[in-house]
Amino acid sequence: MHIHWFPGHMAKAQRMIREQLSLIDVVIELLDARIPISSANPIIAELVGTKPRVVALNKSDLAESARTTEWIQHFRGLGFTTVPLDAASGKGSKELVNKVELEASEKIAKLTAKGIKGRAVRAMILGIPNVGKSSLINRLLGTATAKTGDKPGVTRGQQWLKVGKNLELLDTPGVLWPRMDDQEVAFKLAVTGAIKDDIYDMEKVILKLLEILRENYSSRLRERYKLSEEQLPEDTGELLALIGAKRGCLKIGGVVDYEKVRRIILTDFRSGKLGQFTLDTPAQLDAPEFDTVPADERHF
Ligand SMILES: Nc1nc2c(ncn2[C@@H]2O[C@H](COP(=O)(O)OP(=O)(O)O)[C@@H](O)[C@H]2O)c(=O)[nH]1
Ligand SMILES: [Mg+2]
Repeated sequence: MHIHWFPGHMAKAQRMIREQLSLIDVVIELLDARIPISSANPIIAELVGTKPRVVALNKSDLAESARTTEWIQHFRGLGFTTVPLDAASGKGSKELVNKVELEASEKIAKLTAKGIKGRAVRAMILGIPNVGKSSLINRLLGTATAKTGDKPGVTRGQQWLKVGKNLELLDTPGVLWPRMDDQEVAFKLAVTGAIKDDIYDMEKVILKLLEILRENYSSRLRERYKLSEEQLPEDTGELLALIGAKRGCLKIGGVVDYEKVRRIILTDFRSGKLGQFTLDTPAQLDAPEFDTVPADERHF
């Protein structure tokens, strides 16, 4: 599901999330492991406040594993419990549950000391569209013993899912809006599929992607599109045409079907057929452009 974010939507999402947060012990923040900066909500730190937060780097199967390790170290250095995750296959979800329970152990101990025994840890998932929130819930649901039924304070229609013995998860995730103020971020959101395909200029996105591929991943590009012999053209438009011709994406008269070849490249990129990619790196955070985010809105 994709949402066009208008100020009204953001205000409503924020209000709902704040309301739900009052019920929970631990936040599970889902980030896209390929773009941990660009997939972060700009006011997450303010929204979550002092509530314990576990960062899950999802789609780690599509990200460069060495980079994911770097990111995990980075977040851990900032004091966040951080785990790699592949919500589609479920890899890492057990560790995530363990970490969430651990994060709440202090609070549970306090409750126990007050005589409230056996209270489950309450958690909710937050993340931008398409980051894998529903996939994670479905994965955890596979191990859920039962829906725990309506409980006071939960928005109508919402339920707690009991995951294992000690965890209750809100069945509706908090949908956060992405950062939208930066062209570089917008490109990364578009190319990874976080923004709906019809609201950005696909032609520009593909040309930029081809530039990155040619500069930094030329052997993968050659291998995937059987370009071993050819010189890779400097001009990305020409490169696109070359791939189209190689792929046989031609219209009547032998003209390259650009629409089709763009779609192929985008699908290959998103599905991992061009290999694993991480487009955000911790080193980027030192770059001056990130000073445009006010310090109190940063969570890195
Ligand atoms: N490869 C891969 N795909 C994933 C992963 N998690 C989710 N997806 C895919 O990403 C897309 C969006 O996932 P979804 O759970 O609907 O995202 P939501 O909008 O945050 O609820 C779907 O096509 C999922 O199959 C993952 O860890 N790895
Ligand atoms: Mg969803």
